[in-house]
Amino acid sequence: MYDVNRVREDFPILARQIYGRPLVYLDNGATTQKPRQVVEAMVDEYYNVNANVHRGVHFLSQQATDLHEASRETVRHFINARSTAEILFTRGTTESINLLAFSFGEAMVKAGDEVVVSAMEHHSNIVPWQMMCERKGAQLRVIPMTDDGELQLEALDDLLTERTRIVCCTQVSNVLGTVNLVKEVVRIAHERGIPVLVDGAQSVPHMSVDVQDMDCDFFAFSGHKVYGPTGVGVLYGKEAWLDKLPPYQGGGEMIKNVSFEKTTYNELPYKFEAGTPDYVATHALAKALDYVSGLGMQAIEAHEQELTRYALEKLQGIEGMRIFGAAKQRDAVISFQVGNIHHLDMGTLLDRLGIAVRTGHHCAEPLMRRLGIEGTVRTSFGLYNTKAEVDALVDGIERVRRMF
Ligand code: 7TS
Repeated sequence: MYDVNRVREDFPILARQIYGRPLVYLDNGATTQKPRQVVEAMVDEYYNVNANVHRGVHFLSQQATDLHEASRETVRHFINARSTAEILFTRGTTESINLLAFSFGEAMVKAGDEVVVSAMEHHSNIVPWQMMCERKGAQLRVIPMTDDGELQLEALDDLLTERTRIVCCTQVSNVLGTVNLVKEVVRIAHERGIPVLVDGAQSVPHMSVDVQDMDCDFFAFSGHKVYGPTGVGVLYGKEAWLDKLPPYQGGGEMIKNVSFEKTTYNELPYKFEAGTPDYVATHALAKALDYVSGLGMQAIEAHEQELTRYALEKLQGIEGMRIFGAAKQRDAVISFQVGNIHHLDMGTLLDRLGIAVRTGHHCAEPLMRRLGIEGTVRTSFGLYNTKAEVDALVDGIERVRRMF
């Protein structure tokens, strides 16, 4: 049985008081809290192992390198990639997508070409593609969405042309919680030989991910959203694709030989990893993945699904409640507005009760425009949240509503 109270003991921050009240942390979509196992691994590495990786013959450097490369294997196993050559360490989802947009754009995109994104992307899966399109004279096209917040995949086939170079789609919406049928997106795109990037920032913390089963060509996620440290993330790419793409940044580590006349590049994955990596963070990310694997992704998913069902039911009972998104498959994210209470007022007043939620456009302005709103209040659950915390949220909203 999943013992949430036992799990909470691993997260010291959850014992904090905010304005004299117990912290109710419901902003996991933005970032998750860290278990002792992750923080202690970082402290231990800095205290006892620290040395730059890949370059040293000395003991500590080799030990740090071993930890760093073992972490790559942990990530490979976690998302079921074929090979560690396909696992690139980055600073996070945003850098992963910028890397891909730049390299892919350089190698594959010409004037008049098209890039397809969905209507519910985070800015980090829009803007890098837009920047690349501007550089290359290409066009951005958009997969439309129903009022319930589901992608209209029947429109995708018509959207794809012989000029389409790549399709970019989030697996889970950070605003609506919609779980997109990314396998279907991949199937439709592959029928025309078009590769697909899946943004896994909001899926990896909540469900088991298998990139081979999904058959996506690229997959990006952030460490800090899956109970790991900030400043580290992953770009997965099929080896056949990564082999075809040029490096993103130049510097140490990514080269084979350098002369002033010509530089040759290192093999995968190092070709895409210029400079000293955050090897302490990669090791700690592996500890975070071990941590969630230890609890079991299916157990986490079941716990969070139960919590989401409970919260949806409770929230719907509040007068004036408007919940955005009603997808058949949804994840542990709920965006809402109550009457005409501004989302910022709601967020600020909930904060005074110790309840941390996010407010605003959630870095998805085109989606806000599609919904005809400026922003929402958003609660997003993690593996340590409880029904009592949902009750505290509902009570808090009721108090704010009565004040207005
Ligand atoms: N993609 C999605 C779907 C996201 O939700 C986010 C961050 C990112 C990409 C970017 O991740 P980063 O780690 O590189 O910043 N989403 C949020 C959020 O919903 N609230 O704060 C950050």
